[in-house]
Amino acid sequence: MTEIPRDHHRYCSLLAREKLVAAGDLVAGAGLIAHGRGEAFDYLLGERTTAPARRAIAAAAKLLVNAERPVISVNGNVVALAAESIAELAAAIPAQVEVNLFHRTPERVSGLVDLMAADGVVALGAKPDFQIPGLSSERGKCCRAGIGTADVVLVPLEDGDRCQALVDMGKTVISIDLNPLSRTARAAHVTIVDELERALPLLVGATRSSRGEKSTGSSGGGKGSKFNNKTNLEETINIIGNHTMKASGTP
Ligand code: PTJ
Repeated sequence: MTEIPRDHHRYCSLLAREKLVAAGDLVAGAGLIAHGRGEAFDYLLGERTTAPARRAIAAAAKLLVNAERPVISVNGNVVALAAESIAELAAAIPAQVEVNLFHRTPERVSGLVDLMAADGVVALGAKPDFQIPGLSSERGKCCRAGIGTADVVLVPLEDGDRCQALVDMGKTVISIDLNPLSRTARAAHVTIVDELERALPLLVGATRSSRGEKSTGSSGGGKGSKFNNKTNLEETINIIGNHTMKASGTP
């Protein structure tokens, strides 16, 4: 991994790129492109966690701790960037972790399961025995004990088709996606529009706080909740507009 000087003003951003590259084939080629898209939206958001993102994090935490069978779905980008935070979140909820890939190969799944094991997580995914309805064979493979029978699924950096397919299965879906216009962002019940590595520690903290409130019932983004994903995304898009105007010097 190329050493990035700590005082570089884009240290975090450059380090993230290095982590993705260092993961080699465990990150899909398309994953590097997806990361670049995320970086562009992060720029437009001002590279900070916005107020709507914080509300989404609070709603997501409540849903996760009140779930009966919560599952965190991880892909190549997520493991390469944030395996340790995923392990902390899985312990805090507690939740199962499943490696579930868009560009699935047995080698990538087992390599990513091994990386999660290095952080103490026994991740599902290596022996898929369930098919998500409506998705072509490889993309729809998952584990019955994980995503197959989950009631709440956290899908960071997810493809739009798969997010919609999980919603269509009746699951409550939480996404983390820097693009507030993506199909994933719009299909999920709760979308955290924030950078993965920034959002996860906040979600871990919110999850720990929400555990004490578990018995008071869910007020996340599911049925009957006060959280409104559409309104939250609209507010985020306005933040991008305002930030861009300000940066361009437009009065
Ligand atoms: O490892 P695989 O085979 O499962 O493939 C993973 C990718 C990411 C390639 C796959 O899921 C994919 O194609 O995803 P999309 O459809 O490109 O969607 C990824 C979304 O994540 C995009 O909307 C990006 O803006 C967003 N994104 C990228 N990097 C980050 C991010 N959001 C938050 N934090 C990031 N670091």
